[in-house]
Amino acid sequence: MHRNERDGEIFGLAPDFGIAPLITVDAAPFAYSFPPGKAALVVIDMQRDFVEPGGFGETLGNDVTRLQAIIPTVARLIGLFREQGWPVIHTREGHRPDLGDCPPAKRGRGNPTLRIGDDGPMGRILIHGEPGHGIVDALAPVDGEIVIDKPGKGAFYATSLGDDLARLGVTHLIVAGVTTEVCVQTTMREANDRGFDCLLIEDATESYFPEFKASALRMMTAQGGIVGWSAPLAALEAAVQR
Ligand code: TIU
Repeated sequence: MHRNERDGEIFGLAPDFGIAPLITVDAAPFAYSFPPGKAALVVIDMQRDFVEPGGFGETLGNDVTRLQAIIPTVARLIGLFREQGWPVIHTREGHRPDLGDCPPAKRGRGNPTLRIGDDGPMGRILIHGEPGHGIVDALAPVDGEIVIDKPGKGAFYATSLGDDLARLGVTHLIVAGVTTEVCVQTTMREANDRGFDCLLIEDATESYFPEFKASALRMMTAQGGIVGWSAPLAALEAAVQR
């Protein structure tokens, strides 16, 4: 299923099943190529609970303003996929109101001011349907886009994402969202083990800890891209418009 420039294939299938040239992005640790009809964007957890005050991220003791700064870049990236007619998939971390899908170990972890399921200023923390659980308005999904509700850090665990990507014929994932070293990295590792080639957009992901973002990018792209590739959005835009 998984062939690209490196093993000799230079063309991919376009959405209309015609032949389209691979798109090649200037990326780390080396060029990232994808067949335009087989790539999907996965935007991880751009929810109020992580990027606005009073949500899950802040209850863990974090300064959430760092994460808000990437919203315009993520919006540009989503816009690029919508213009091209390529799939956009959004994820949301959260739990059922009865917490039946929240392991006690997750709820009990650390010493947060409010635990998962507690009442906060944006409703119950990290619970489906509460205001805090929603994706920020600027990045709201539109009709036809898949929204994956995930109880874990990785987007494949206990979700339909793997089946959805198989149905769409997707082999390559462009990844964005928060936080780089937690849900983004976990999802990229899950995707890597499932055979997807992943490109993380560096300025469309963020961490509460700048040093963790830098380390996560380095550890994923080291060793010849052991987990995947990374590039700034401008490099992807240049490649798509070339
Ligand atoms: N705490 C933290 O950095 N992240 C999370 O709990 N979830 C996500 O990364 N989405």
